[in-house]
Amino acid sequence: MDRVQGELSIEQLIGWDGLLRDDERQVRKSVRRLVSDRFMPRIVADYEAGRFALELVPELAKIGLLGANLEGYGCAGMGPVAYGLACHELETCDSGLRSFVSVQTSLAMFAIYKFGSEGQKERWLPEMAAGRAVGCFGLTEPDHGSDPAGMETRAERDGKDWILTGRKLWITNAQVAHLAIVWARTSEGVRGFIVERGMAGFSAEEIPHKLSMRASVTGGLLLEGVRVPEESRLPEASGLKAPLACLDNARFGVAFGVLGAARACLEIALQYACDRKQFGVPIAAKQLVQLELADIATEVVKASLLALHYARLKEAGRLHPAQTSLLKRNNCRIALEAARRCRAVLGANGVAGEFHILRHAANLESTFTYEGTDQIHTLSIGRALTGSSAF
Ligand code: TGC
Ligand code: FAD
Repeated sequence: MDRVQGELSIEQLIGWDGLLRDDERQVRKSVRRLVSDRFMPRIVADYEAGRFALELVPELAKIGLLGANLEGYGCAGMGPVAYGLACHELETCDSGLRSFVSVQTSLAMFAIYKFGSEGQKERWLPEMAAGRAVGCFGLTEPDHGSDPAGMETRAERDGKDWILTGRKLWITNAQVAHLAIVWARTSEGVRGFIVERGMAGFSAEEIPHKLSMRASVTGGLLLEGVRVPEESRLPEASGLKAPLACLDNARFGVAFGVLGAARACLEIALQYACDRKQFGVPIAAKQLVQLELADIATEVVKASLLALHYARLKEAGRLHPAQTSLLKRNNCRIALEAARRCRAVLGANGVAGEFHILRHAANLESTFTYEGTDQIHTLSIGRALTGSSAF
């Protein structure tokens, strides 16, 4: 196979390298190695089988990816740039792999870290950082996705306990989680609970026939009068702003992650264009193919610079939630568009599993929707600009 002959790689075009600190480069290097050695060789088979590589979770833990951006309790304490780069590298393989880390780290562990008691943190965070306990985050319900304020799951006081009743749907890791962070309505407003696998009345259900994120576990949570002790309520979580703060954290990782998928698609399309000959020459020598590659690369570079810029703002504690909305919306759009256009560069091979691109595109459809849909983030930006809420 001919190798790409150009003078610049996609990574050089993005130009992150010269802007990173050594610790950030080191994280990128170790995640890249783990992904290429352990996850890439099996992803096509896992995706086809609808399976997540659960047995490799300890290896994610070993390089500090679970709870990566949290301090103490066995967590690695990475800064936002290093965490973003880790998400980016994971998603060069598959969005489902990054999703696993996002949900464990930015949703489940972050909820305990930010809103939990000291006892809850000591009980769960070291176990979750080591990959011995898997968490999930139950906010979405069958009838309440974009508008979680309408949630119907209820928690009612019964002596010192709470009784939880309701249903959550489209929950990443639901069927494999040891604990679920469940958001429920109480007479005093929304509260968060740590619900453990094995509690009577608590079960997980499969979502059949999923055509995106096939190498990620997604399911429902059924709460049929589950008795949860007061010690399992997150004491510092009061109102919807608690789960929304967790989402803010996770959306940032998604925005870096999806660019990893886009970069992978672009690298595959570029290599393919150099190898594939039609009309006697490589298709890479055709102006229309170069136009595609140049357009896609330009958008990916712009999105990458935005990600790094906002990550530095986050590091300084100055990233506004509307900026996170802008970043998530922009980068998910760019990545999905990049994957679709790269797919076409491969012609029929673009739909073949071994070329990966259609898998990325199918996954990126989910990223467009989850963690706040494209439209919801449009309205968040609109509200921040105008002061008018148009939800
Ligand atoms: P509102 O009721 O007005 O506000 C409630 C309180 O929350 C505060 N707030 C935020 N705080 C931190 N970060 C944010 N991003 C926040 N957004 C709002 C707000 O200031 C208010 O505080 P207070 O003190 O005044 O009470 O709600 P809102 O109008 O702000 O929000 C409406 C809307 C539509 C933006 C929100 O409901 C929303 O974001 N909806 C989308 C739901 C969503 O994103 N669900 C995601 C579920 S988890 C998931 O998808 C995981 S996929 C994971 C994977 O596999 O990677
Ligand atoms: P809806 O809210 O019903 O929206 C349907 C359409 O209407 C969308 O296009 C939306 O943008 C549009 N719309 C809604 N309101 C407005 C409005 N005001 N103005 C204009 N348009 C509007 N949730 C969790 O809690 N935890 C998880 O771990 C999790 N993992 C997920 C994993 C996957 C693979 C997927 C696909 C979803 C996951 N979700 C999770 C759920 C996800 O967050 C929701 O799907 C998302 O918030 C959208 O909700 P919905 O699907 O109910 O769509």
